[in-house]
Amino acid sequence: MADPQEIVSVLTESRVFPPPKEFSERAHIRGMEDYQRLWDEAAKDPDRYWGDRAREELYWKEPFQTVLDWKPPHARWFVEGKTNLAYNCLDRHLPKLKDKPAILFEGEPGDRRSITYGELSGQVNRLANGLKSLGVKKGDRVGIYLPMVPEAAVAMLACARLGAVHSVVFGGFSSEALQDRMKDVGARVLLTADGGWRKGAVVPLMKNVEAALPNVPGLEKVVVLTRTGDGKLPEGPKFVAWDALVKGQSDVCEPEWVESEHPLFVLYTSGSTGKPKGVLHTTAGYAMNASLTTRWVFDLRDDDVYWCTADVGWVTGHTYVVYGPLMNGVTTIIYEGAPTQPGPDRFWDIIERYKATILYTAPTAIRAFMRLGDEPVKKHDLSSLRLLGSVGEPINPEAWMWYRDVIGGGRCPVVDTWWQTETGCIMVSPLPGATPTKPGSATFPLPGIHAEILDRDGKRVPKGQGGLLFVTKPWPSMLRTVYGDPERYVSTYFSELPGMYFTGDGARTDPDGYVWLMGRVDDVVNVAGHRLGTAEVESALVAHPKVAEAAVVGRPDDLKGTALVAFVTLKQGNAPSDALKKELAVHVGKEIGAIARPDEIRFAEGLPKTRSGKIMRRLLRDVAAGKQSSQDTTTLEDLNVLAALRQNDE
Ligand code: 6R9
Repeated sequence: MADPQEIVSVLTESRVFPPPKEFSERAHIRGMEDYQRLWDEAAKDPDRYWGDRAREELYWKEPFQTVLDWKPPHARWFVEGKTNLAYNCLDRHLPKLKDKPAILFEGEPGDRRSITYGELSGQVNRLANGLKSLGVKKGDRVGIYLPMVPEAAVAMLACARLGAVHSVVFGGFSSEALQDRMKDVGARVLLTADGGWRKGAVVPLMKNVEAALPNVPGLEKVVVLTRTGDGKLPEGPKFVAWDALVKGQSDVCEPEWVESEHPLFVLYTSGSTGKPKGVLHTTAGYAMNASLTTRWVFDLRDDDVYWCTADVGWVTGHTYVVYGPLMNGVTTIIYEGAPTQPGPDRFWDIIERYKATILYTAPTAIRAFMRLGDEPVKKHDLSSLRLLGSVGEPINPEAWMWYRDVIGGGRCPVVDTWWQTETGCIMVSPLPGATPTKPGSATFPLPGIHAEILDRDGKRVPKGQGGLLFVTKPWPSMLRTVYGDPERYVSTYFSELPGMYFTGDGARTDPDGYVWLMGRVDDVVNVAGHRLGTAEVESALVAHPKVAEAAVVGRPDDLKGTALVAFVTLKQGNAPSDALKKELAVHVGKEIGAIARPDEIRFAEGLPKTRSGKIMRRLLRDVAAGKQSSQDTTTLEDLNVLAALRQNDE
């Protein structure tokens, strides 16, 4: 554990770690002068900068003439071009990399597979041909609900090959969550598995699919991979075994050459209102930036063994498990299960055995490992590691230092990467051969990314002060719309300041201009690195027959970053009890998924509201955190409510 003396608040953090000389000398971007030059180039002539990058990163079947067509807030990038992302990840590498491992897979029970680029290409093409035989064609939506197995990547790439739009649903989401997403996206086919392994138990994916099916009439076929069971399919004409579908298919499948702006995927993410938003990304801009940021931020070399621990159900899994590394032709590790299964050193064991050179994970995981002490780490030789990355939430300086010293042996640069589902790719991050890092700061925007901290009037805040994080100019991997709800795209992201993308995050710069992320300013919370809308959890709670009203807020938590606290009022005739608390937690798990279960449920007589009837969330946040509220309570409808909530503090 960190020495308490070392626990330094981010506001006073003054340690600076310049990139190690040996690292810089071999890096793609070798110093702040290089960074500054690229930044200036991009700012001076963005069309030229992004146009050059797009020509370098992608194979183009047909070239583009227009780099950017920007009619705020709608962007079209590399307009006339045609390409195919699966071709870029596979075919173009084959002459050189056919026998190089693309994926090193390890299942939770310990089964292992190494899949070369050549083999991966064959698997993708056979599945693409199989999907074609089910009638899947360009523009159709295909759901993916799989454990972290290589077939998840195969499924995504097969869709990309056909120009079908994939929508991956995290395997930890419930049947209800799956159903809502499949309905919203209008999926024709769903690729799933009987189950997956997690913490020694089976995640019952197929059972969840069966429960969802009657409510998703548009879903014509369900393709089932055998992972945990005996390969028996549920009854009915909708079900097709994965093995049977790909058996006998040709391993040649002509890629569908799609326009740059052809939709690539829809990924649902939480927002500040109840329903998750389907974030739509298109092909070329996303692909170009996935390739570029993976190489620059992780300073990729041909012999890297790269491991991003994210699940493909999240955007990090899309960009930095599948597309970014494969576009760059490196070897990527996929691990199916829980970080501490069967023991506290599973991650370190994997790194030692595969000689991983790059590790990209979340602060929550780092903090959890920190709690387990240094012993499980010290049992393993982690000298293959040369770079560490962090993503998903702010990383506190203690965790950053532990990551650097204990995991990285003090020699690996740490890149704290800020970005979002909506941004598609990393936006603010150190470049490891260039940027002197400070523990807890994501440092500077990447070249071409105009991430700026502004006040509500759009004025830049002075250094050292806090404000809202905007991206003031379009970038190639930006989301294009909210699927099926174009108005929500404008109102959520472009109405705070017209024409400028609002991130929902607060941030400040320090006197050296470093960016420090301060967390969400809306009703989105980051629980253990998973993004949740408090409104989603509230609507799950009020869907329970005994609940009258619910308000959910985040409370700072040492391990998870933020913990969920739910204030609940009950319908007449129901009494608070521990059993009911449990019942409600299980209910939320069923409605959304285990990650959304409140850490604490507090029953209240009433919820504090303004005279206009709005729940006073800021006040509840203070109550949840055990703080005396500094907030003005003159608009409180009933001050007794607040007093009662405080008294309930156990
Ligand atoms: C990639 C991803 C996005 C939200 C984002 C912010 C938080 C992500 C961060 C970070 C501080 C970092 N976030 N990375 N906060 N430092 N390095 O996580 O996407 O699931 O959409 O979450 O996560 O609050 O707005 P997503």
